Amino acid sequence: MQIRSSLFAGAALALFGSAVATTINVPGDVATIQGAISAASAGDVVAVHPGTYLEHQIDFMGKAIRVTGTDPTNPQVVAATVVDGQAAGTVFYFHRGETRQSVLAGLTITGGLGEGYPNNRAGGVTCRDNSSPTIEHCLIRNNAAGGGGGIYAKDSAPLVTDCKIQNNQVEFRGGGIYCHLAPMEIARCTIVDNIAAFGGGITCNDCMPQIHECDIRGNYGSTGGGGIVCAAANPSIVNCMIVENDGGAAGGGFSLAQSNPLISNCTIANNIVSSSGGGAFFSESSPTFVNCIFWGDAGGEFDVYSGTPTANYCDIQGGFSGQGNIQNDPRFVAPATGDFHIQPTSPCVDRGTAMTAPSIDFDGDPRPAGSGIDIGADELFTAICDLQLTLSDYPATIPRGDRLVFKATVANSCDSSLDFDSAALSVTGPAETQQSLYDGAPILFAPGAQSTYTVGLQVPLTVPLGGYRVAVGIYRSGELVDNDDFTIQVVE
Ligand SMILES: [Ca+2]
Ligand SMILES: [Ca+2]
Repeated sequence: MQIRSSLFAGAALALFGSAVATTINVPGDVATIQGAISAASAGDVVAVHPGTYLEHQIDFMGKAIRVTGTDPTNPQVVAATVVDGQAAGTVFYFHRGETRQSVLAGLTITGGLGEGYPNNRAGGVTCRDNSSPTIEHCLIRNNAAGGGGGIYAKDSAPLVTDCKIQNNQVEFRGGGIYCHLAPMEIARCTIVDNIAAFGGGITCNDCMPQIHECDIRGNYGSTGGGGIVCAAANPSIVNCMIVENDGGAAGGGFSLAQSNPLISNCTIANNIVSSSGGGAFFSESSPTFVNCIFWGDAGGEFDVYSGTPTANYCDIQGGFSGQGNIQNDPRFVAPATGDFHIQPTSPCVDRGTAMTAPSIDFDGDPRPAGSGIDIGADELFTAICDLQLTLSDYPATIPRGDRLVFKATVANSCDSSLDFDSAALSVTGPAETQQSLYDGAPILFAPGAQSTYTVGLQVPLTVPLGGYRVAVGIYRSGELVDNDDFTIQVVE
């Protein structure tokens, strides 16, 4: 089947508006990140190219700008784009009332050294005085401070998403993150191998942060709280894996003092302590656990010094009274090698309550899957098998007026016959267009079958130059089955 299309026809009529933010390249346009921020205006982008930048106390100056590596979702590029504080101070310092419109993305932040009490700066990123930026896709590692090795937030509500916070060390609280009077949000972060006296992973002090879909693992709190410490704090903690932390004297997973948080759909497993409460230690605390697994923690799961913890629909080793609780081996996939997802035979499958359950799980899978909510951070989810579309053999650049040709392969790697009945192409970039490639009788693929189609497109001489994304989707009764895309530069 040869599919032809007059791509880009009418594209000149579909031009985007012309309000374009300025991009300031570091070091191409300005040598330093701070220099580029000083030159930027609201809406601008400071694009930090791979390299090592020896800077500290970098100040956004209250600007709603984006300071970003060149490819934040590519871990290799993030690891190669390094801002090193060289132990001269905190690396990024937000203190001028920044909002979530001030974005720090895709950088490695390392070598910071924060001041201790009373000035309190993080090693990596400090947010103080009502400064609440967005920090995303950053690798924050090998920083040190008095409290808050990776991030310290006080009187501020930053959003921290998709970051890895690793190997930071503090003398006192919050090896990875210390939030103090800070209603911050921490989502989809990996917080691993950080060290503190209290709260190896995270310390929450006097605040109600939201912590969800985080992997809190291998942290060490020498005098308590390997994973998370709450001190007069009631965070919402949902869909987190809190595993393999070392709580020193007490509280491998959690150590709670004067705190009554709601903790839902978390897996607390294989944490260790030298005395008791490998799962959690409670002092004047009455938290509520719902849909949580406490399993394999040293020294017993709960150590209740004072307070009345509640647990419902939980799987707790050794048992704990409460509605819907069980005490059966949760059948993790491979706990010895750190995989605390549940197997299909797990007794936790479909045994939770919908009452506090979120609509996704630790992995971002839909929750519930199957007939009910699963206990723990993981919802057992098997993706439905369907046809796969893959685009290939496309060039990186194409001159205007040339014909773009590429291949589209549809494959059935499932055990049943599957079909699609339409295919469509879209182009986005300086100009945009949509085009039907096929719309007709269902094309059937037996198990193991695949077909490769050639797609040919004429690029008009009048199309604007620049980077375009070309996407193809295949559909069944109007529902997307699969899609794929590539980027291409249109040149003279
Ligand atoms: Ca389920
Ligand atoms: Ca899952």
